[in-house]
Amino acid sequence: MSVSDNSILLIGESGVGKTHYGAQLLNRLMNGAGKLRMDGAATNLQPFESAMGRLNEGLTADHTPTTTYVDSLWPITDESGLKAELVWPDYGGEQIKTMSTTRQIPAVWRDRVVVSPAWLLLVRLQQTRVSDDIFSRPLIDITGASVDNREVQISDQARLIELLQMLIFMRNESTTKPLVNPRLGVLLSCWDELGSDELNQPPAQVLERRLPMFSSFIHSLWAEPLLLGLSALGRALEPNNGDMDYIAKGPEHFGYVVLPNGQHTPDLTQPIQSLLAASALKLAE
Ligand SMILES: Nc1nc2c(ncn2[C@@H]2O[C@H](COP(=O)(O)OP(=O)(O)OP(=O)(O)O)[C@@H](O)[C@H]2O)c(=O)[nH]1
Ligand SMILES: [Mg+2]
Repeated sequence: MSVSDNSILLIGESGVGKTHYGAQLLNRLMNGAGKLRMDGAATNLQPFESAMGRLNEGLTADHTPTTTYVDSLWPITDESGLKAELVWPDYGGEQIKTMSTTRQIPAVWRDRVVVSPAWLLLVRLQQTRVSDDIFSRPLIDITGASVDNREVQISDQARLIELLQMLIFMRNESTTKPLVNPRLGVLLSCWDELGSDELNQPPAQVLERRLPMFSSFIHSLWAEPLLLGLSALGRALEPNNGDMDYIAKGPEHFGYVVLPNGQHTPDLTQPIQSLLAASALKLAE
């Protein structure tokens, strides 16, 4: 089995939590308490090791430079002893936003899009807004606003839809039937930032309320999109003021995934395990 068979294309704009999730995931894989664990020597760990160092001090890690792209190779094994090599990237999220605004996909990204059997899209709801329309503001406010010299920007959910459409187009996938390949996982990141009424709700329900157009888009295209919540850190950290709990207990005791039924699990490897299993990737010996 080639390495690319087990690669997960991690897609996320800047600031959605890719690097912090990578660091926490790596920590969990090394600890071996979850469904997946590390099985051998991982390579290219540098971006995640420096983030893990910061988390050990209870601090946030830095923003990844825009032009960075590093593929880390993680040999993993699951509870039943089957093995796989996971390709986990870290990159500056502006690369994703540039693709959707310029409608151009660099050749290297095209290759990644075409070979990956599973896409994992990170969406941070606190970073997305739904534009006003007649359902959220009185019509008079909207029609009365001057349209002269107004810069028109597409909404965040429209941009996410455009991005997925561009990626599907790259792969030449037919959308007349529900998509099975590539498998899509959507992780609603920084889940701890949601309001207390939403914290224990099923992620699909929260997505439908917060980004209704995006939610119906993915449900209409994919046969079975995987929708989970993620709080890689469990709470907000600061860049300069170390969190005492983190220092005392260690970052491996923080962070959780929100399952489709709204339950929380500390196993941060769960989304990867579900995606790999559902992609029908038989983990090679
Ligand atoms: N509250 C909370 N904040 C988080 C969580 N995960 C990440 N963050 C914060 O979100 C910010 C962005 O996280 P990063 O992991 O750097 O995001 P990124 O996607 O790698 O961003 P780029 O490197 O710019 O592409 C940081 O300030 C983190 O502290 C989380 O689970 N909860
Ligand atoms: Mg980053």
